[in-house]
Amino acid sequence: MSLIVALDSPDREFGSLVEDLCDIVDGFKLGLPLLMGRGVDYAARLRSRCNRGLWIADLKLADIGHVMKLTTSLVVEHVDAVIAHGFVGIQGALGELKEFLNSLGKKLVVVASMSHPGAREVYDKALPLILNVIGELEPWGIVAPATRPQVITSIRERLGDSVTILSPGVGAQGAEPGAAICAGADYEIVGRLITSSNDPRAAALAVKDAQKQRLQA
Ligand code: U5P
Repeated sequence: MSLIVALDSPDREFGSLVEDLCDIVDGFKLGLPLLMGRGVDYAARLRSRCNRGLWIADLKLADIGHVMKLTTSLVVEHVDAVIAHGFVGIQGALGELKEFLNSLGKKLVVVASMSHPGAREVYDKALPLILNVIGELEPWGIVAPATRPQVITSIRERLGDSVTILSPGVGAQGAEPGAAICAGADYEIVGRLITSSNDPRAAALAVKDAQKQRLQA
């Protein structure tokens, strides 16, 4: 099992989808459009429909530590992990956020690189510096792109097995299910391929099947 479903749409009722997928996925990632559009209480309501797996708030934080902690505190009781950008650095930023999350027993996930084409313009060039930050900070998890599996492999080689790698970009952004797992990721994050399907449960099962087949190939 290595599938996390991204819930992003602010104008969609996800309750029954969460319930339908609860026993076959590893968790849910709540995007900013959903959290801002529906309010953080909606995260609690969704979670009450599936109180298992990993629940992640994808806040993509990139600010001073003080403000990242304030933002995080608004939603953290409803989730297990929070995502922040890596380029803000440790001192006065990610170091403070990690300490805050640790004190609450929650996980920090840091973006190492992104899945869209423009990530080549800046993110890939900054990757060695961001990996220095991640290597020193030792967050629980990182985000790396399923759309560029070679980036995942090089990150895994550099950071070893202790970090959890979560990979978005499967389906709507072009990566095949299973490609990121084969490259070294622990979880694939899948949004529209599943949430826009007429039968989200069948779509999620198909992703899991494709992951398994690819790993066995
Ligand atoms: N996400 C990416 N790429 C990244 C980091 C995060 O797509 O580099 C997130 C998006 O914010 C979205 C999900 O929530 O992963 C991908 O959704 P989809 O393209 O599978 O619909």
